[in-house]
Amino acid sequence: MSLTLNREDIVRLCERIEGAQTRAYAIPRLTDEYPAMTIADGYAVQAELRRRYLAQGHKLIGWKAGLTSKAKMLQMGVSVPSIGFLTDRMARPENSVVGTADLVQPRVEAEVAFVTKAMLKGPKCAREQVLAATDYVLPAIEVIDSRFSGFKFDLPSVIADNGSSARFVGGGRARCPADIDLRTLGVVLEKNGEMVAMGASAAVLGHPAEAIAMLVNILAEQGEELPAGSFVMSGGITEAIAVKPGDNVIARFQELGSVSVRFS
Ligand code: OOG
Ligand code: MG
Repeated sequence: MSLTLNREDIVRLCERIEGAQTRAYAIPRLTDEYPAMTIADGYAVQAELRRRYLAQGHKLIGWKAGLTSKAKMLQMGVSVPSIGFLTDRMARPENSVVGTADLVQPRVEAEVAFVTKAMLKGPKCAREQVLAATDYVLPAIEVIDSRFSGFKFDLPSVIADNGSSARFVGGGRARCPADIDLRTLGVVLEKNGEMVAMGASAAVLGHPAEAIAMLVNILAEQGEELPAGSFVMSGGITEAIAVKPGDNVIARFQELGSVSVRFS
């Protein structure tokens, strides 16, 4: 797919996204102004955003796959998965308090995260290679935060907004992927002691490692590889649940334990 944006547009849109992300305000979808924007344009803006954050001293620690489950695709009205980058500034310790004052409209989702021990490179990366390169898997809660008003977006816009990436919390019990069946892990998401969503890991492209393979192949299209030691989230298993100050969220996973986060 080809670019329709020129370099000036890419920088302009990147600055708009960076402003919305760092000062926490909502903006209209980018496609309102650039209706011809493609997925490739979205990734060009995302790459510029990554370049700027890294230049400011943020560290790239991994990537995330998004929109990999039917529930998420239906919720967001899109039909193709996406990827985004993760930095050290987004990471929060297990059971920490995440402030909402610097977020626009936070939502939580339960995900299986992978930590790699060998480099992965596309194209044609497949699930088996991902599993062989995986050091361990662990449960995670991703706090997404779309900067688009009312979470109304299309794929080029959300990719430019780095897949709504905002915060994430890993926790629970790290497991070797060979010791568990990654397709059948059940997960329950609780908010303030009540179950608000549930699902099974097969919701993520049939197998979460499939989402990592897809991510590696999308990286290859951008001339990038996934280095050993990367932290990679495979995508929300359930739909995302809105949170507000005072909320207490726990994701309970079969085999992987639970991970929790609070909001202020
Ligand atoms: C896009 C982010 C999607 C996931 O796990 O599906 C995502 C969004 O829904 O705002 O992180
Ligand atoms: Mg996610």
